[in-house]
Amino acid sequence: MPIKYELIKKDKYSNARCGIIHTDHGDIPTPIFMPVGTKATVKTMSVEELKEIDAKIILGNTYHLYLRPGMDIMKKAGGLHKFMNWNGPILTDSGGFQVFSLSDTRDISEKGVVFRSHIDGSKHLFTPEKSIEIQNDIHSDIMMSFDECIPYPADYKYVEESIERTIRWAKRGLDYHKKNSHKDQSLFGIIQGGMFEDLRKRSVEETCAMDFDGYSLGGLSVGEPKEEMIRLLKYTTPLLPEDKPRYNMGVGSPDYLFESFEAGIDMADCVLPTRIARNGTAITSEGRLVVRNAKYKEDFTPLDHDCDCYTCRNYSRAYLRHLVNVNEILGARLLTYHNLYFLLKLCENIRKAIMEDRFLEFKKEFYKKYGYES
Ligand code: PRF
Ligand code: ZN
Repeated sequence: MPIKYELIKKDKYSNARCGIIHTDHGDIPTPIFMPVGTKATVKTMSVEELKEIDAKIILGNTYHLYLRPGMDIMKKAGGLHKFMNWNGPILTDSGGFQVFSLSDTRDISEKGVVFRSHIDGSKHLFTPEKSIEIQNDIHSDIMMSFDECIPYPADYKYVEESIERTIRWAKRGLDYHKKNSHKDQSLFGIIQGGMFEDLRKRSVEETCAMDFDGYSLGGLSVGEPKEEMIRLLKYTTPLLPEDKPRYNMGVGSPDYLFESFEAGIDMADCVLPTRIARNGTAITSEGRLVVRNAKYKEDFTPLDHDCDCYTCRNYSRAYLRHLVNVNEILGARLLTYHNLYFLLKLCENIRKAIMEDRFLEFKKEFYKKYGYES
């Protein structure tokens, strides 16, 4: 069966809300952060560890998986769940972002995008239909429409033409989906519109007129100031239908998660926690902690005194600093484990706060301790 969104509770004092996304691979409580597993692995984390930290859903990427291992292997494996031994829900991005941010050359036309692989320079064509076909072979639970993520900054005329094309692409992808997808797959439409409210509105109206299973906000957190992101988020999210899940693509720092959820977003993902872990940075309740820093040389206390994750229960800052300094793999693993645990726990606490109408209080408390200005 496709996903089903159940709205559980709306916060009294903000647009934040709690819900459950029911999928054939399990229920996802929302708001939720989704760890990114671009190349069929959440970097450094085994599936057992993902279960241990209670990850509810992970991401895969059409662009990367199509290039390697390729769809022949993916089909023979029986899809991504079987290939990587993860039996929880999987969401896939359409390639409509990676093609623009990673591939060497690109050539956009009405038909789709021609690009060269960032790996070997080989030439490929992604169309809205092709993107769904690949996501069908990956057999993800939640698929994304093929879109153009508009770079920042972009002028009005360009954005207008781009969103009109993305809307036509959304329709083509949806038609292909209805005829070809597995019965348990769902498809989200993606809202674009750059930094222009009227274009965001048009994108919402036309995309929501089509029967998608959920709606994503694309083209945010692409280099614009944080206030701009918040302005468009607060403007756009309330325009979306209440009975479908909403996803802000590519945000994952605690403040961006809070702002997104406050505006009524249900899902978010980002490589940030896993990426900064690999260069030795932890996200803690008192802000970012750069483990490499000399001041932790003889600090035998845990990374985060308030965290009860495996890393914090067993290892000290001094030991983690040593591992990072001598480039030991375990350092990256332990920091990744903590960072993901931290964000998942944060989401759990946010859900609790929403259930008790104290989202804004919880946010204020968190910001104060973390060192954010609110
Ligand atoms: N489109 C798609 N994936 C994305 C984005 C987008 O606009 C973003 C932008 N924040 C991240 N990932 N398809
Ligand atoms: Zn921890």
